[in-house]
Amino acid sequence: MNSLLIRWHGALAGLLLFSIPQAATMVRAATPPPTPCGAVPSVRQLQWQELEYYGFVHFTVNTFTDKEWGYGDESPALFNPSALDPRQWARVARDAGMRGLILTAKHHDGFCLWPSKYTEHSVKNSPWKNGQGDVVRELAEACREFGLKFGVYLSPWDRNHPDYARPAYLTYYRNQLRELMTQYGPLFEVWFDGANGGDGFYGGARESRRIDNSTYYDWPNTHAIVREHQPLAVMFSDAGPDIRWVGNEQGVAFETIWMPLNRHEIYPGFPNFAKYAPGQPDGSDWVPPEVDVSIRPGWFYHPAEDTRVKPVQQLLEIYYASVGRSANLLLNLPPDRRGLIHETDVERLLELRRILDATFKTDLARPARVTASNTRGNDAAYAAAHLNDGDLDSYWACDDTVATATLTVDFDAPTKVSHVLIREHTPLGQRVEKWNLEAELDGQWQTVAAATTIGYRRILKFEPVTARRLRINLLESRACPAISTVSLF
Ligand code: FUL
Repeated sequence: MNSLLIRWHGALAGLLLFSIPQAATMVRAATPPPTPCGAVPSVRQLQWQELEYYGFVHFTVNTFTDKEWGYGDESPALFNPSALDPRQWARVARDAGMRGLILTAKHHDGFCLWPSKYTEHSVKNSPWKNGQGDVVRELAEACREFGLKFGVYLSPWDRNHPDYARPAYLTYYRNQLRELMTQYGPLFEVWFDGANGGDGFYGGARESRRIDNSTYYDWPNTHAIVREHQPLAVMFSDAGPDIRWVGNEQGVAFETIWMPLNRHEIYPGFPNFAKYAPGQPDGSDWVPPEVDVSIRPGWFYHPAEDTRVKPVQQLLEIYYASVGRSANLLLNLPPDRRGLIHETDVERLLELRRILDATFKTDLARPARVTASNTRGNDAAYAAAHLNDGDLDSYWACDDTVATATLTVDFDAPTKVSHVLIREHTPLGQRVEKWNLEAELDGQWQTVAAATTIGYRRILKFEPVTARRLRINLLESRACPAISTVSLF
């Protein structure tokens, strides 16, 4: 923990460190905790994992030209929202239950939503607020006001800049990154896109320029800028370093998904990324997945898509296939030409929230009795009671020699259940490979749900059953299981 981190996030970082579960357990337990299995998360990743669901805001000249990728020759005069209100975006996100927003400060067309001192291609030459505006600042402030975290997307590919593909552009890119890292307060995430399409305006050259994705951006030294100024921000790209792309833009993570990844083997825009997207059980580093998907077909607003906003049922499926599979969900909400999130999108988001709240409001396992077939060293520090104590940092674990175990939930009366949520204690790595849930129905144990990996969080939805007892069977594990939560809804 360095002094910069303390300067930016002193109190929060202190709390996080204090709550690192391993450390706390080691003090109170006579039995040593299980040895971590493979790669384990950093403090910034542990903090990020808990966010679960946050929003993406794609907004730039494309909003006004009806394009998805601007060529880079768009006049800044095009950027002229009639009623831009980032407070509305933040209010909608908060009401939707999102924990933060990430803004395209610069997309591939190169237009900057903040008045960067390194280019004229920005809001400062637009009619919006007579060139005096700064969308990044307005959203950063709105996020603070509405209790949201804030993050930025800075496209590495820049189809406007004359030096793109030459060494000079890298200096420009890093100067811009420094502006964003130092002028807008604490950031929770920095998004590095992998797209590098070739042709563009490039200061009037109007040609195709190729770069070598593996070397051109010199990522380690670019990442160092983020680490220096925003030590608690996670960085996203295909290859991390902190969180990875899930490999599609449909909103679906994998049934079997591993948090670890051999990140040193790949880079943003890696051609054979599909092989890496599900993660690797023996991967060298903990690099959990983020699912990015838009509420509309496109990432930017297009009037023709007003009738194609995803129905709430589809959003719900996306939630189960992302948050329910140990990924975080980054759902895009593109502001329209007024500079507002469209009414239809708002309605869908709030409807989704209502359904999620109704489903997950009451954890039925909280008041129940939970017992385990084995408890590590018969030590209360690892008792099954930690599974339903509402504390994410405490956990149940079994002896090193045990790779299969049963966790039984006893209710006082028959209870109707249709969802299970289970979390591994990820500071000890990802361990479980196969498990199921059974309910005791008419005196017989019957399987109601089954899955492979768990990771940080796994949610399974099943046909409702009414039972007095349910049990989770941990069937295969890479090392003795260590589980922090069992919830039933
Ligand atoms: C992609 C970009 O090319 C899209 O325009 C969008 O920003 C999406 C989130 O990432 O790679």
